[in-house]
Amino acid sequence: MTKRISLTQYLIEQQRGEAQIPAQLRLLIEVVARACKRIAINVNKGALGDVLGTAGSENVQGEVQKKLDVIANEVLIEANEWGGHLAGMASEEMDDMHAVPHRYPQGEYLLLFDPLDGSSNIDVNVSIGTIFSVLKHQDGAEVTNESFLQPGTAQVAAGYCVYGPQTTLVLTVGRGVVMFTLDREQGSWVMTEDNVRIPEDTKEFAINMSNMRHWAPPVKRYIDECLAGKEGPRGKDFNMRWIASMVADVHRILTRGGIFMYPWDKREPNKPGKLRLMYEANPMGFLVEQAGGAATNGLQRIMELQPTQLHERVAVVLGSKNEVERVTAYHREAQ
Ligand code: P6P
Repeated sequence: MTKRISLTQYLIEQQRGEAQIPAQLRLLIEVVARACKRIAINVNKGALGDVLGTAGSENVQGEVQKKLDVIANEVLIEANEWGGHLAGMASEEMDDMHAVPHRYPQGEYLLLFDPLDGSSNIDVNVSIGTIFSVLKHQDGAEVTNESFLQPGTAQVAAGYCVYGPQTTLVLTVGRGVVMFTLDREQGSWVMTEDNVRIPEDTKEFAINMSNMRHWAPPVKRYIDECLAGKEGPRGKDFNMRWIASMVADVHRILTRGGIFMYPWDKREPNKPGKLRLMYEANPMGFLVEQAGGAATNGLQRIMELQPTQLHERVAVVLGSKNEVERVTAYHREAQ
């Protein structure tokens, strides 16, 4: 039974323990967690608040912004500007990075986030979430977009908050993965999982099957084998899930195993994939690896990719280690 400690107690223990997380990083995580509580309040208003529908604008990806995308982004910016823990922030919803205003002290960290992932699910009341990634900033250097272009292995913390039947914060500071559930009566985050582990094998895959005709052969081969079930080469039946909200699909995988795939496809051959490296694939890759899983782009470990642009996309294959290794092997055989 997991000991029901608060997020604050966990972070204080991480300051004292082997992780020795610095005070500024502890403050950063507490500020992000508090911002996620405010986002949850807005998300949970639904049709009762003026939070549904579109904001009448587009983001850097050319995607129509939902009102909650903009609200969540503003909550994270306002919460993190003044604390002295950050040098700058980057968001899916902003073309360029946002430097901490000169009126506030500059900190040691860079925060990247997808403020509300899964926006297409907002109006239909399906789980959505906030994803965040933390990098170190080079002391004293000017903060530019280039400051953020560090590989996923440079992350010092990562996490997400899933706004679903429960509001759950999932976090790693590089010493495993822990989960906190929001106790709405106290308004505090209470630890509910202290050692998240992904089973190395699974019978559940997550992919948008409507794109099947556009996939590369290794992906088609892998999914065809899953669909062949007991009578096929895998010798077992598989189940499929696709929530179209990465946070919800990854949360299921961290909870019971599985493989999640958003591969390259020929609809937009010049794009390596749909998902974004810096604030979706890298933080989720960090969490999955810390929980004993794996995360590749089909060929390489996602966290070892050297970013060249703040909003660059990447193909994603992540989850149960043995399944990810199988898909990656199929890609290597096809080279
Ligand atoms: P599709 C949400 O828009 C997102 O970025 C991820 O959260 C999700 O996994 C994926 O896109 C869903 O994409 O093409 O199935 O709608």
